[in-house]
Parts: sequence; C-alpha cells; structure tokens
Amino acid sequence: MPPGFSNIVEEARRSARALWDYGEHFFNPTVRLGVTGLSRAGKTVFITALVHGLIRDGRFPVFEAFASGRIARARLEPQPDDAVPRFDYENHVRTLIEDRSWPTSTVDISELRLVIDYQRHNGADRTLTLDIVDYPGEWLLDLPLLNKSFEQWSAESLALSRQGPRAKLAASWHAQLATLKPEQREDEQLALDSARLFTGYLRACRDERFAMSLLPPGRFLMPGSLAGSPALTFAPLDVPAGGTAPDGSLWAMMARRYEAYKDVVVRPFFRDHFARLDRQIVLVDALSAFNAGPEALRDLEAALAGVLECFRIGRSTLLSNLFRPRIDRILFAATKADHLHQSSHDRLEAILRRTVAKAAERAEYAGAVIDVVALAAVRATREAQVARGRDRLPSILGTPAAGESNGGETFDGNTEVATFPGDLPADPEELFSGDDAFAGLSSQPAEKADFRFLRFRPPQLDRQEGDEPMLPHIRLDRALQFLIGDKLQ
Ligand SMILES: Nc1nc2c(ncn2[C@@H]2O[C@H](COP(=O)(O)OP(=O)(O)OP(=O)(O)O)[C@@H](O)[C@H]2O)c(=O)[nH]1
Ligand SMILES: [Mg+2]
Repeated sequence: MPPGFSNIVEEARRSARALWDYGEHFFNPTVRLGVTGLSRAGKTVFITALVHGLIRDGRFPVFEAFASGRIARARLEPQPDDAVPRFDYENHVRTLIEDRSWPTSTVDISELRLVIDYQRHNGADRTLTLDIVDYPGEWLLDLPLLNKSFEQWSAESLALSRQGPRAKLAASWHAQLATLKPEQREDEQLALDSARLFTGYLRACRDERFAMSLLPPGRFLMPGSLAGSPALTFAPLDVPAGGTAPDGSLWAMMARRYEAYKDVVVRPFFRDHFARLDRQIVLVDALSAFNAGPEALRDLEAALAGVLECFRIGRSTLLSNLFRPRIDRILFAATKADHLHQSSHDRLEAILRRTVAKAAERAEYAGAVIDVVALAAVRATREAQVARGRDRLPSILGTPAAGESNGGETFDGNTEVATFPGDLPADPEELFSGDDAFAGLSSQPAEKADFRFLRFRPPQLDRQEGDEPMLPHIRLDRALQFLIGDKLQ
C-alpha cells in the first residue's frame, strides 16, 4: 500500500526533528551519566554534593573548566524522562545541611538534568546537558544473568553458597534444598519456601558483619512492586548444568520463573536505562569490606568483575545494535575516604586499582577507558594527630552518629571525637594474602578487628550571613574531570 499523505508528512516531520536533534546535539551535546553502586555505597550523597558544588560555586581546583572560570553557570532543568522519578535534590541538600543528617535510603532509579553553560577553549559559548541517573548497583549485577540459563545460574549460585562464611548463612536453605527432587511435580508452596529461604540467605550475606557484594538476583532484596510475584518466587536447584527440565516438574517451574525475571526485570532495565548511558561511575564502599574481613574483599572483587562483565555483555550482540551501550568511560570510586586519614587516601586508591585490575582480567574486559579514585563526596571529618605514648597517630576528628560506639563508649550524636581508624597497608597485596590477611567482623568481635570505621554525621558548616554554605569534599573534582572534563574542551 502506498504511504498516505499524512504518513509522509509525519515521516518528514520526524526526519526534520531527528536532524534538528542531531544538529542540536552536535553543538550542545547531552551526556547521560550513570551513578551506581550497591546499597549504601554513597550514590545519593555523591549526586547531591556534585550538583550542589556545580550550582553553588564549590571548590573544584582539579576540574579544569570550572577552576579556569570557563563555566559561566550550571542550573537544574526539568527532568526529561516522563516515566522516571526525579532525583529529590532539594530535599537531600536540606537534610545534609540543615539537619546534618544523611539522606534516607533510595531503592529506585531516579534522574536529574543539569545544564552547564560554558565557554570552549576557542571562546565559543556552548551548553552541555548532563542527565544524571542514579540506579541501584544490584540491578547492574543482574545483567550477567541474561547470558546464563537457569541451570548454569543454579550451579554457580550453589557453588558460591558453599564457600567461606556463606556456607553457614545458607544452612537452612541448603537443608530445605536437600529435601527437593528437581524432577518432582511443580508445587507452589515448595517454590515459595525455597524463595523465602534463599532470600533469607542473601539478606544474611549482606549484613554488615559479612558485607558480601555479589548477591543476584538483585530484586530479591529490593522487590518493590514485584514483591510476591512469580517472577520473584524461584530459587536455585541442584540440577546438572547442561540438563533439560521434564515438563510439569518443579525444575521446569523454577526455570520458567527465572526466565520471567529476566523478561520482566533485567531486559527492560538494560534497554530503557543501561543502554542509554554515555558515562558511568561505580561507587564502591570498600571500607565496609575492610570492616567485615578478607572474604568480603574477595567478594567485592568478584562483584567488580561482574560489573565489568556487564559492559562487555553490552558490547556483544546481545540485543540489536540500537541498544548497544555506548559507555566510553567508567570510573570506579571508593567512597567515604574521609573515614581515613589523608595519609591513607592514596593507599585506598591503590587497593581499588588492584581490585579492579584483577577483576578486569577475570572478566577479560576490553572496552571503555577505566580509572579509579578514592573520594568523599561530603567530608564529615577533619585531620588530627593524637599522641599515644611516644607515638603520634594520624587520626580523624568528627561527630559520630548517635548510637555509634567505640571501645565501650556510646556516642550521643553531638560530641566530636578523635579516632584512629586503622592504617591501610602500603602494598595492596597484603590485604589479599589469604583468609588471615586481616581481622574483620565476620570472624572476630569488634575489639579485635583491624579496622573500625565509625559513622559520622555530616559536617558542621561555616555559614556567612544568608549564604548557603559549601560542602567540603575529597577529590570530587578529580571524578568530575575524568567524567565530563573532555566534554567541556
Ligand atoms: N563520611 C561520609 N559518609 C558518607 C559519604 N557518602 C555516604 N556516606 C554514608 O553512607 C551512607 C549511604 O549513602 P547514600 O548516598 O545514601 O548511599 P546510596 O548508595 O544512595 O544508598 P541506597 O540509596 O540505600 O542505595 C550515608 O547514610 C552515610 O552514612 C561521605 O562522603 N562521607
Ligand atoms: Mg540512594
């Protein structure tokens, strides 16, 4: 059938629009920056501090366009994606500055549009639109499931659950699993029980004493509106990796639901969000792993390999070319560096660099440019030297959150104290030298642990008459320079 007149007009209109968009994009590009990290890694605080600094003239000496005065103005504009919640910037700033509290946990994706007016090196005035997307790292770690059958995923999950401290935490789930025959008839109650016990195991692994990172499927711990749906009611079974499920069996039921999880949760995330990103920062709470122990650190390494695998998967022909991700820069950032004395910041960075490098080897990663940084989006502490006997220990000064305790003392949330959090080794390999490399909470009581990081309240800020104060940070400008510096040349 020949195209009708209205179709031709519509087509022409669309092409003109596309051309216009293209031209517009050429001169005034849009960059979609993904900010991810596992739960509590510091995503919300990072975005809030970054936007606040850009809008309010923060101190960013290493962010060249900003420091040299080429950025005329940065401002917020309405969030462009109608189906995605707006990042609640104003509330988060108020909480941090007025209440001196940290923002509450966010479990969903959210987005914010920041528009930066700047001058190019050649003097031309330009605009960079930065769409910042905050999404849970747990969603990202689900992407490798797209390349795995139910049987492969079962085998891997079971093998992992039989290692190290995980085996103990998986005991009740394993006991139930031992009573199941994969070939038996499908049974909703059994599926419900398995999913409940399996989720309980995942939740126990995430507890701060163990601080495990690699816990897919991510939505089991953050189900949102899918709670109780069949797509979240399955669990691994002890089945051969290459086997086929008999019709009507429990095995077939679990496998079907595993595929539904991929259809309902993983693919839409890939298509609607992940594949549209240009740049990515992955926030890593390495300090939690140091608190917990060597197994948690190894687990973190495996999770980072999982993250890198996502970028590789994206590049293979998983979906059509249209949805192929175009991320060309990935920054891994160890957050909350203000918990350490500055003499340890470079060491923290070196540890992260070592972890990412090993992960990149495991994931056979080749693709986007990668860098690492140790940062604090909001610096809650100051430096101090505390005399202990003849020694002077490099310590930090801050206000521990109410209820935090150290050495038998419980803090009220208003008293500033100096603490010595522990020194990081100069050679990162020391931390990876086996199960006894260092003592963490997974195997020792708190007093015996090598590292103890207190939770501090956000800092008390100097306030000039009527002015909104600036938020202090550590190396946030280095992160900015790597993530968007080249777009502002
Ligand atoms: N001292 C210090 N603590 C931080 C910093 N960033 C985050 N934190 C701490 O880490 C906690 C989690 O930070 P969020 O930014 O809420 O982390 P998130 O990744 O958004 O967490 P979810 O929304 O739960 O996924 C905060 O409540 C603070 O206790 C920082 O720069 N310095
Ligand atoms: Mg958050």
